Amino acid sequence: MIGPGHERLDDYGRDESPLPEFFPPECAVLVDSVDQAAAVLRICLERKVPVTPRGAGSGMCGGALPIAGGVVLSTERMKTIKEIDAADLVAVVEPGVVTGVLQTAVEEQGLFYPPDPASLEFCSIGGNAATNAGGPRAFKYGVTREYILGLQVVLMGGETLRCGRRTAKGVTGYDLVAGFVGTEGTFGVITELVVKLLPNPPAAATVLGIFKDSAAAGAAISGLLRDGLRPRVLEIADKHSVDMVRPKSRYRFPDNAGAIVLLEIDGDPDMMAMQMEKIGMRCDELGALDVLAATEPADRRALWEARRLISPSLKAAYRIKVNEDVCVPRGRIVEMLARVDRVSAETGIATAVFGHAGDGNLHVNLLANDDPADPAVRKRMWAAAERVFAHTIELGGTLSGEHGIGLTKRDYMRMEQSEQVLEWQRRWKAMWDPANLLNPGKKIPARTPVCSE
Ligand code: 2HG
Ligand code: ZN
Repeated sequence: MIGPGHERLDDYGRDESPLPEFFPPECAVLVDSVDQAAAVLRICLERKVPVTPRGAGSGMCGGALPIAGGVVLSTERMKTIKEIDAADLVAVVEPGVVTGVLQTAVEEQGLFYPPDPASLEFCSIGGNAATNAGGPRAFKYGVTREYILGLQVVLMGGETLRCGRRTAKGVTGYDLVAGFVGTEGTFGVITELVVKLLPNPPAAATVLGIFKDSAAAGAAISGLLRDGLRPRVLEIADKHSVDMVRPKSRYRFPDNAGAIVLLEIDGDPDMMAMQMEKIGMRCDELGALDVLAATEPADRRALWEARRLISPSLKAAYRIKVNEDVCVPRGRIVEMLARVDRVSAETGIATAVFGHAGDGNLHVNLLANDDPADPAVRKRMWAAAERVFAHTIELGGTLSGEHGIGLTKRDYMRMEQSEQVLEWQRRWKAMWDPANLLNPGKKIPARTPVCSE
């Protein structure tokens, strides 16, 4: 346990969200087992102490911040890969297993765990399930929810529940597993996961299209989608994003890169050359200034390293990085990119846009080097974010494609969802946690108080 006065306690009051303040808990309990997690949740219910579950702390929306004080229950020590079963195509893991570690372990056995959040080298599988994390490969393979077959969850009060299955299919009863995934630690604490695996694709190749600007890159993405091409990854990065990684990246981006489209294909090695040629030709027709292909693992790794460096590089360069991960219908990507430019021009706030454009999931980053604690600056930044949300919703999109709602987006939920929909979610939460002690104040806004005359 990390208690009051401990030098590490403050670490549990922060995550990767763009909030200047931190929320130190009264203590952090780093559990080693389901029994310990159950004991914490039992004692906390008895004493009416709020509990905030936490994985690796890599969340970007404040979902793991203990805003009500109390106890942080961290699963970071539960790091065991209990089983990798190549016949059943499943792995059984504890929640603290780092996602990249799981990927490497299954790949060593010729298997594949597709979800690949950009933070895969430090985020953990429990947090991925809690937020229903995505990543570039979600374009072909889907998000975390599609890979969680079974869960062990501890509820507030200490009751332990096993739900789900380890079979490929199953429709027995209501789908509690799908219900728990994405609830950002507000329903229960995940203590074990049964994850679905696939056979590892025999080959993969990466293609980089250089475009004059993000409008051209966005139009190319729409064109590729209309053609019915299904690469496993279809990413965009605008000029600002590319310029940020240029100096650090092993990959040397061409000077004329005003925006890039990054594609990856996988499958049969014999088909690879043909598919790459087809994609290259289409990129040319769709206005690419240049198309480069990387087939050697080292070159592909360098490209990926550059892509994964975008978010940390922006964070290092700007004191304020309000990063949204709005998602628009695929047909509206070009329009959304234009609207983000408009928000930047109207507010004078610099933006960088990159991310999983094939899914319509754009990481719109609002950037500034002002004092993050200045209330006026904060107001200005979040007013710009609100404009981005308004455009997203107008285009039929949603506030968050993969990062979650947590704390930072909670109060914007009403822009997208009706009071009726919010109320059903509150009832659902109350069923699992009637005392409202588990990660209180996250995910859904509180009821609007009714004014009395
Ligand atoms: C990514 O795809 C992450 O790199 C981070 O989801 C996004 O910093 C961001 O905006
Ligand atoms: Zn992302």
